[in-house]
Amino acid sequence: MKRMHIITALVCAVFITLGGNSFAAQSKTLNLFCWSEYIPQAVLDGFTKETGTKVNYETYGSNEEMLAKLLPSKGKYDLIVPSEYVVEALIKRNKLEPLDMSKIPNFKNIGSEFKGFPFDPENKYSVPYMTGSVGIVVNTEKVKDDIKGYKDVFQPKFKNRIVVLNDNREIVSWALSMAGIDINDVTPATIEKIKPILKEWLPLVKVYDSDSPKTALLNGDVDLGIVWGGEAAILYNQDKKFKYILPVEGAHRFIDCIAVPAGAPHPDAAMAFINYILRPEVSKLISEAFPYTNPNVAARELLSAAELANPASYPTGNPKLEIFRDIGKNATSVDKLMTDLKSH
Ligand code: N2P
Repeated sequence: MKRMHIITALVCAVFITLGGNSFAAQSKTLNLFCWSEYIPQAVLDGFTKETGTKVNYETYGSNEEMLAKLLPSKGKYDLIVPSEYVVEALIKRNKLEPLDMSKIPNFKNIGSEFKGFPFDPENKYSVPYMTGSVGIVVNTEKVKDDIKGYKDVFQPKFKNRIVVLNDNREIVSWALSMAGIDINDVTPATIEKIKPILKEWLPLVKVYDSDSPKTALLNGDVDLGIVWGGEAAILYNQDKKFKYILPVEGAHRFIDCIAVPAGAPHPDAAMAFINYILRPEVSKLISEAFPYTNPNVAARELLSAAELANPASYPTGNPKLEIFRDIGKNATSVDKLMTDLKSH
Protein backbone atom coordinates (compact mmCIF):
# COMPACT_ATOMS: atom_id res chain seq x y z
CA MET A 1 0.00 0.00 0.00
CA LYS A 2 2.79 2.34 1.00
CA ARG A 3 4.56 1.50 -2.26
CA MET A 4 1.44 2.40 -4.23
CA HIS A 5 1.42 5.83 -2.59
CA ILE A 6 5.04 6.40 -3.50
CA ILE A 7 4.39 5.42 -7.12
CA THR A 8 1.33 7.66 -7.29
CA ALA A 9 3.31 10.54 -5.81
CA LEU A 10 6.09 9.99 -8.32
CA VAL A 11 3.68 9.91 -11.25
CA CYS A 12 2.06 13.11 -9.98
CA ALA A 13 5.44 14.80 -9.55
CA VAL A 14 6.42 13.92 -13.12
CA PHE A 15 3.04 15.13 -14.37
CA ILE A 16 3.29 18.43 -12.48
CA THR A 17 6.86 19.00 -13.61
CA LEU A 18 5.91 18.41 -17.24
CA GLY A 19 2.81 20.55 -16.85
CA GLY A 20 4.93 23.51 -15.87
CA ASN A 21 7.10 23.04 -18.90
CA SER A 22 5.99 24.75 -22.09
CA PHE A 23 7.19 21.73 -24.06
CA ALA A 24 4.94 19.35 -22.11
CA ALA A 25 2.63 18.57 -24.99
CA GLN A 26 5.34 18.77 -27.58
CA SER A 27 6.10 15.91 -29.93
CA LYS A 28 9.38 14.27 -29.22
CA THR A 29 10.50 14.16 -32.84
CA LEU A 30 11.25 16.88 -35.37
CA ASN A 31 11.94 16.12 -39.02
CA LEU A 32 14.10 18.92 -40.35
CA PHE A 33 14.89 19.18 -44.06
CA CYS A 34 17.52 21.87 -44.64
CA TRP A 35 20.36 22.90 -46.96
CA SER A 36 23.66 21.21 -46.28
CA GLU A 37 26.29 23.29 -44.45
CA TYR A 38 23.66 25.60 -43.01
CA ILE A 39 22.89 24.60 -39.43
CA PRO A 40 25.47 23.50 -36.86
CA GLN A 41 25.02 20.18 -35.09
CA ALA A 42 25.51 22.03 -31.77
CA VAL A 43 22.26 23.91 -32.39
CA LEU A 44 20.34 20.69 -33.03
CA ASP A 45 21.90 19.11 -29.93
CA GLY A 46 21.04 22.18 -27.83
CA PHE A 47 17.39 21.93 -28.87
CA THR A 48 17.29 18.21 -28.08
CA LYS A 49 18.92 18.74 -24.71
CA GLU A 50 16.45 21.40 -23.73
CA THR A 51 13.25 19.84 -25.05
CA GLY A 52 13.96 16.12 -25.29
CA THR A 53 12.95 16.34 -28.95
CA LYS A 54 15.05 14.24 -31.28
CA VAL A 55 15.92 16.04 -34.52
CA ASN A 56 16.05 13.95 -37.68
CA TYR A 57 18.12 16.04 -40.03
CA GLU A 58 18.13 15.52 -43.78
CA THR A 59 19.94 17.84 -46.20
CA TYR A 60 19.61 19.09 -49.76
CA GLY A 61 21.77 21.12 -52.12
CA SER A 62 19.14 23.08 -54.02
CA ASN A 63 15.56 24.27 -53.74
CA GLU A 64 14.63 22.05 -56.64
CA GLU A 65 16.08 18.96 -54.96
CA MET A 66 14.11 19.82 -51.83
CA LEU A 67 10.87 20.21 -53.82
CA ALA A 68 11.41 16.95 -55.65
CA LYS A 69 11.54 15.13 -52.32
CA LEU A 70 8.96 17.21 -50.47
CA LEU A 71 6.11 17.30 -52.98
CA PRO A 72 5.54 13.55 -53.38
CA SER A 73 5.99 12.95 -49.64
CA LYS A 74 3.03 13.28 -47.33
CA GLY A 75 3.43 14.19 -43.68
CA LYS A 76 7.14 13.48 -43.70
CA TYR A 77 8.89 16.80 -42.97
CA ASP A 78 8.16 19.29 -40.17
CA LEU A 79 10.43 22.07 -41.32
CA ILE A 80 11.97 23.11 -44.61
CA VAL A 81 14.24 26.03 -45.53
CA PRO A 82 13.15 27.26 -48.98
CA SER A 83 14.46 30.40 -50.67
CA GLU A 84 12.12 33.32 -51.27
CA TYR A 85 10.86 32.27 -54.74
CA VAL A 86 10.04 28.80 -53.45
CA VAL A 87 8.21 30.18 -50.42
CA GLU A 88 6.15 32.14 -52.94
CA ALA A 89 5.45 29.05 -55.06
CA LEU A 90 4.58 26.87 -52.07
CA ILE A 91 2.16 29.46 -50.66
CA LYS A 92 0.40 29.68 -54.04
CA ARG A 93 -0.01 25.91 -54.07
CA ASN A 94 -1.24 25.73 -50.44
CA LYS A 95 1.79 23.71 -49.48
CA LEU A 96 2.73 25.60 -46.31
CA GLU A 97 1.05 25.68 -42.90
CA PRO A 98 0.40 29.11 -41.39
CA LEU A 99 2.80 29.73 -38.49
CA ASP A 100 1.48 30.10 -34.96
CA MET A 101 3.24 33.37 -34.12
CA SER A 102 2.03 33.20 -30.50
CA LYS A 103 4.59 30.40 -30.16
CA ILE A 104 7.33 32.35 -31.93
CA PRO A 105 7.82 35.49 -29.79
CA ASN A 106 11.47 35.63 -30.88
CA PHE A 107 10.30 36.70 -34.33
CA LYS A 108 10.76 40.18 -32.87
CA ASN A 109 14.51 39.66 -33.26
CA ILE A 110 14.25 39.73 -37.05
CA GLY A 111 15.13 43.17 -38.42
CA SER A 112 12.27 45.10 -39.99
CA GLU A 113 14.04 45.23 -43.37
CA PHE A 114 13.82 41.42 -43.46
CA LYS A 115 10.09 41.27 -42.74
CA GLY A 116 7.17 41.67 -45.11
CA PHE A 117 8.80 40.72 -48.40
CA PRO A 118 6.35 40.43 -51.33
CA PHE A 119 6.63 36.63 -51.35
CA ASP A 120 4.98 36.47 -47.89
CA PRO A 121 3.95 40.04 -47.01
CA GLU A 122 2.69 39.30 -43.52
CA ASN A 123 5.13 36.52 -42.66
CA LYS A 124 2.15 34.28 -42.26
CA TYR A 125 4.08 31.23 -43.47
CA SER A 126 7.76 31.96 -43.27
CA VAL A 127 10.49 33.43 -41.09
CA PRO A 128 13.83 34.48 -42.61
CA TYR A 129 16.54 32.04 -41.54
CA MET A 130 19.62 33.42 -43.30
CA THR A 131 20.04 35.73 -46.23
CA GLY A 132 22.93 36.50 -48.51
CA SER A 133 24.17 37.03 -52.00
CA VAL A 134 25.66 34.89 -54.73
CA GLY A 135 28.94 36.34 -55.85
CA ILE A 136 32.38 35.83 -57.29
CA VAL A 137 35.27 34.56 -55.21
CA VAL A 138 38.81 34.92 -56.47
CA ASN A 139 42.06 33.46 -55.20
CA THR A 140 44.06 36.65 -55.66
CA GLU A 141 47.37 34.80 -55.41
CA LYS A 142 46.50 32.91 -58.57
CA VAL A 143 44.38 35.43 -60.47
CA LYS A 144 45.90 38.89 -60.85
CA ASP A 145 43.18 40.33 -63.12
CA ASP A 146 40.73 42.86 -61.77
CA ILE A 147 37.62 40.68 -61.76
CA LYS A 148 34.45 42.74 -61.73
CA GLY A 149 31.71 40.64 -63.24
CA TYR A 150 30.61 37.42 -64.93
CA LYS A 151 32.30 38.37 -68.19
CA ASP A 152 35.66 38.50 -66.38
CA VAL A 153 35.15 35.08 -64.81
CA PHE A 154 34.08 33.18 -67.89
CA GLN A 155 37.17 33.75 -70.03
CA PRO A 156 38.84 30.97 -72.02
CA LYS A 157 42.06 31.49 -70.03
CA PHE A 158 40.24 30.34 -66.89
CA LYS A 159 39.09 27.07 -68.45
CA ASN A 160 39.17 24.31 -65.82
CA ARG A 161 39.94 26.82 -63.09
CA ILE A 162 36.34 27.67 -62.18
CA VAL A 163 33.89 26.30 -59.58
CA VAL A 164 30.21 27.25 -59.76
CA LEU A 165 27.09 26.33 -57.86
CA ASN A 166 25.30 23.29 -59.14
CA ASP A 167 22.08 25.25 -59.38
CA ASN A 168 20.26 25.83 -62.65
CA ARG A 169 18.19 28.83 -61.61
CA GLU A 170 21.30 30.55 -60.24
CA ILE A 171 23.42 29.89 -63.34
CA VAL A 172 20.65 31.04 -65.68
CA SER A 173 20.31 34.25 -63.66
CA TRP A 174 24.02 35.05 -64.24
CA ALA A 175 23.57 34.74 -68.00
CA LEU A 176 20.41 36.87 -67.87
CA SER A 177 22.30 39.60 -65.99
CA MET A 178 25.12 39.36 -68.50
CA ALA A 179 22.60 39.88 -71.33
CA GLY A 180 21.07 42.85 -69.52
CA ILE A 181 17.81 40.97 -68.88
CA ASP A 182 16.10 41.05 -65.48
CA ILE A 183 16.87 37.87 -63.53
CA ASN A 184 13.17 37.20 -63.08
CA ASP A 185 12.33 37.63 -66.75
CA VAL A 186 12.55 33.93 -67.49
CA THR A 187 10.52 33.04 -70.59
CA PRO A 188 11.13 30.78 -73.60
CA ALA A 189 12.26 33.91 -75.49
CA THR A 190 14.80 35.07 -72.88
CA ILE A 191 16.03 31.51 -72.41
CA GLU A 192 16.70 31.33 -76.15
CA LYS A 193 18.63 34.62 -75.93
CA ILE A 194 21.00 33.46 -73.21
CA LYS A 195 21.67 30.04 -74.70
CA PRO A 196 24.77 31.21 -76.63
CA ILE A 197 26.21 32.77 -73.45
CA LEU A 198 25.83 29.56 -71.48
CA LYS A 199 27.20 27.54 -74.39
CA GLU A 200 30.41 29.52 -74.04
CA TRP A 201 30.49 29.47 -70.26
CA LEU A 202 29.72 25.92 -69.25
CA PRO A 203 32.69 24.21 -70.97
CA LEU A 204 35.00 26.44 -68.90
CA VAL A 205 33.68 25.11 -65.58
CA LYS A 206 35.72 22.50 -63.75
CA VAL A 207 33.57 21.86 -60.69
CA TYR A 208 29.83 22.13 -60.04
CA ASP A 209 29.24 22.12 -56.31
CA SER A 210 26.44 23.65 -54.26
CA ASP A 211 27.17 21.88 -50.98
CA SER A 212 30.72 23.02 -50.37
CA PRO A 213 32.10 25.03 -53.30
CA LYS A 214 34.78 26.42 -50.95
CA THR A 215 36.51 23.03 -50.92
CA ALA A 216 37.76 23.19 -54.53
CA LEU A 217 39.11 26.70 -53.89
CA LEU A 218 40.72 25.77 -50.59
CA ASN A 219 42.55 22.78 -51.94
CA GLY A 220 43.68 24.67 -55.03
CA ASP A 221 41.69 22.67 -57.58
CA VAL A 222 40.29 25.91 -58.97
CA ASP A 223 41.21 29.58 -58.71
CA LEU A 224 37.91 31.39 -58.93
CA GLY A 225 34.23 30.71 -58.74
CA ILE A 226 30.67 31.83 -58.24
CA VAL A 227 29.39 30.71 -54.86
CA TRP A 228 27.04 31.43 -51.94
CA GLY A 229 28.25 34.46 -49.97
CA GLY A 230 28.59 32.42 -46.77
CA GLU A 231 30.98 30.00 -48.47
CA ALA A 232 33.09 32.95 -49.62
CA ALA A 233 32.99 34.32 -46.07
CA ILE A 234 34.41 31.06 -44.72
CA LEU A 235 37.20 31.22 -47.33
CA TYR A 236 37.98 34.82 -46.34
CA ASN A 237 38.15 33.80 -42.68
CA GLN A 238 40.66 31.10 -43.59
CA ASP A 239 42.79 33.24 -45.84
CA LYS A 240 42.45 36.87 -46.88
CA LYS A 241 43.69 35.98 -50.36
CA PHE A 242 40.10 34.94 -51.16
CA LYS A 243 38.30 38.05 -52.34
CA TYR A 244 34.52 38.35 -52.67
CA ILE A 245 33.14 40.43 -55.51
CA LEU A 246 29.53 41.18 -56.28
CA PRO A 247 29.17 41.12 -60.07
CA VAL A 248 28.69 44.53 -61.70
CA GLU A 249 26.01 43.03 -63.93
CA GLY A 250 23.89 42.30 -60.83
CA ALA A 251 23.36 39.30 -58.57
CA HIS A 252 20.86 37.26 -56.61
CA ARG A 253 20.05 38.24 -53.06
CA PHE A 254 18.51 35.19 -51.45
CA ILE A 255 16.21 35.16 -48.45
CA ASP A 256 16.19 31.60 -47.12
CA CYS A 257 13.24 31.10 -44.83
CA ILE A 258 12.16 28.48 -42.36
CA ALA A 259 8.66 27.16 -42.99
CA VAL A 260 6.32 24.31 -42.06
CA PRO A 261 5.16 22.20 -45.00
CA ALA A 262 1.47 21.31 -45.27
CA GLY A 263 0.64 18.17 -43.31
CA ALA A 264 3.77 18.36 -41.11
CA PRO A 265 3.47 15.62 -38.48
CA HIS A 266 4.88 17.62 -35.55
CA PRO A 267 3.88 21.29 -35.98
CA ASP A 268 4.24 22.02 -32.24
CA ALA A 269 7.86 20.90 -32.28
CA ALA A 270 8.36 22.92 -35.48
CA MET A 271 7.15 26.16 -33.83
CA ALA A 272 9.31 25.47 -30.77
CA PHE A 273 12.35 24.92 -33.00
CA ILE A 274 11.76 28.13 -34.97
CA ASN A 275 11.50 30.08 -31.74
CA TYR A 276 14.63 28.36 -30.41
CA ILE A 277 16.83 29.24 -33.38
CA LEU A 278 15.63 32.85 -33.22
CA ARG A 279 17.19 33.28 -29.77
CA PRO A 280 20.09 35.69 -30.19
CA GLU A 281 22.64 33.35 -28.58
CA VAL A 282 21.52 30.40 -30.73
CA SER A 283 21.38 32.42 -33.93
CA LYS A 284 24.90 33.66 -33.12
CA LEU A 285 26.12 30.04 -33.16
CA ILE A 286 24.62 29.62 -36.64
CA SER A 287 26.35 32.79 -37.88
CA GLU A 288 29.68 31.70 -36.43
CA ALA A 289 29.60 28.38 -38.26
CA PHE A 290 27.92 29.60 -41.44
CA PRO A 291 28.62 33.33 -41.84
CA TYR A 292 25.76 34.44 -44.05
CA THR A 293 23.91 37.75 -43.63
CA ASN A 294 21.99 37.19 -40.43
CA PRO A 295 18.53 38.83 -40.48
CA ASN A 296 18.37 38.43 -36.68
CA VAL A 297 19.47 41.86 -35.51
CA ALA A 298 19.60 40.83 -31.85
CA ALA A 299 22.06 38.06 -32.81
CA ARG A 300 24.10 40.46 -34.92
CA GLU A 301 24.74 42.50 -31.80
CA LEU A 302 26.56 39.49 -30.36
CA LEU A 303 28.87 39.06 -33.35
CA SER A 304 32.46 40.27 -33.25
CA ALA A 305 33.66 43.31 -35.18
CA ALA A 306 35.67 40.97 -37.42
CA GLU A 307 32.60 38.86 -38.21
CA LEU A 308 30.59 41.96 -39.10
CA ALA A 309 33.46 43.27 -41.23
CA ASN A 310 33.61 40.14 -43.40
CA PRO A 311 32.78 41.55 -46.85
CA ALA A 312 31.14 38.33 -48.01
CA SER A 313 28.78 38.23 -45.02
CA TYR A 314 27.95 41.91 -44.86
CA PRO A 315 28.82 43.50 -48.21
CA THR A 316 29.14 47.26 -48.25
CA GLY A 317 28.48 49.76 -51.00
CA ASN A 318 25.42 49.64 -53.15
CA PRO A 319 25.56 46.37 -55.09
CA LYS A 320 22.85 45.57 -57.60
CA LEU A 321 21.01 42.74 -55.86
CA GLU A 322 17.59 41.28 -56.53
CA ILE A 323 15.50 38.50 -55.04
CA PHE A 324 14.09 35.71 -57.20
CA ARG A 325 10.38 35.48 -57.89
CA ASP A 326 8.37 32.37 -58.63
CA ILE A 327 8.55 31.80 -62.40
CA GLY A 328 5.91 29.06 -62.45
CA LYS A 329 6.11 26.63 -65.35
CA ASN A 330 9.14 28.37 -66.84
CA ALA A 331 11.20 26.66 -64.15
CA THR A 332 10.93 23.51 -66.25
CA SER A 333 12.47 25.33 -69.23
CA VAL A 334 15.38 26.42 -67.04
CA ASP A 335 16.10 22.83 -66.06
CA LYS A 336 15.66 21.57 -69.62
CA LEU A 337 18.04 24.18 -71.01
CA MET A 338 20.71 23.35 -68.44
CA THR A 339 20.34 19.59 -68.86
CA ASP A 340 20.67 19.97 -72.66
CA LEU A 341 23.71 22.19 -72.41
CA LYS A 342 25.46 20.07 -69.80
CA SER A 343 25.00 16.90 -71.82
CA HIS A 344 26.79 18.36 -74.85
C1 N2P B 1 24.10 26.68 -47.56
C2 N2P B 1 23.45 27.04 -48.81
C3 N2P B 1 22.97 28.41 -48.86
C4 N2P B 1 21.76 28.45 -49.66
N1 N2P B 1 25.00 25.62 -47.75
C5 N2P B 1 21.55 29.69 -50.41
N2 N2P B 1 20.25 29.76 -50.86
